[in-house]
Amino acid sequence: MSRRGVTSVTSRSTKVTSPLLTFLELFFDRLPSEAMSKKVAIVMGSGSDRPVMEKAGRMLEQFGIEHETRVLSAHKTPDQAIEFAENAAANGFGVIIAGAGKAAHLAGVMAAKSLLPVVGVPIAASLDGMDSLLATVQMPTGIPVATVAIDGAANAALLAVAILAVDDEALTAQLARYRKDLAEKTLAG
Ligand code: AIR
Repeated sequence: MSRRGVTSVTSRSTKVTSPLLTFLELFFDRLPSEAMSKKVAIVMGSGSDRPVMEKAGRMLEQFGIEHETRVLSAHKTPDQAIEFAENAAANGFGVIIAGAGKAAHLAGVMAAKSLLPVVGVPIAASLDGMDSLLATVQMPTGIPVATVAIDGAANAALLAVAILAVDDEALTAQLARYRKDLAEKTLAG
């Protein structure tokens, strides 16, 4: 049985009580939670964004988090971008990281078409990235994008880790270790 299936058993068991469901609930609650089984989507507006966005993939790999990368442009391939966002949750993603430069609307489109948390990475493709920073961060009330620094793809991944860790003790412990190592490296100068 997949962990996704187990989770639905767990939530159903709050309504329907039976010895079998209670057993399954107790047994599977000792396994890592569903959050860890969720993938992270890394989308970017152009292949030219890859050198920056690859930093997100590398960071997620440090935490053993599965991720998939797609090039999708809010302007050049709007239909495919929308289709991706609409199906992201059903396709097993827990967070979408979206990077784009210039008139960077990709993260906003992802947020408009998905209920998943969206982390936006403004890419410095022109104007030192100030254009994409403002396009990504200045979302209208109601449709938020959690925006990281210009070219901050590694931090986008760490935010995705923190989101998935909310419901996952093992991942929380990994994140705590990462922070501890970071502090030690910083103090070591
Ligand atoms: N972009 C692509 N479609 C919409 C936008 N805003 C962005 C890409 C890239 C920049 O435009 O994310 O950062 C330049 O793209 P290209 O393909 O000309 O290199």
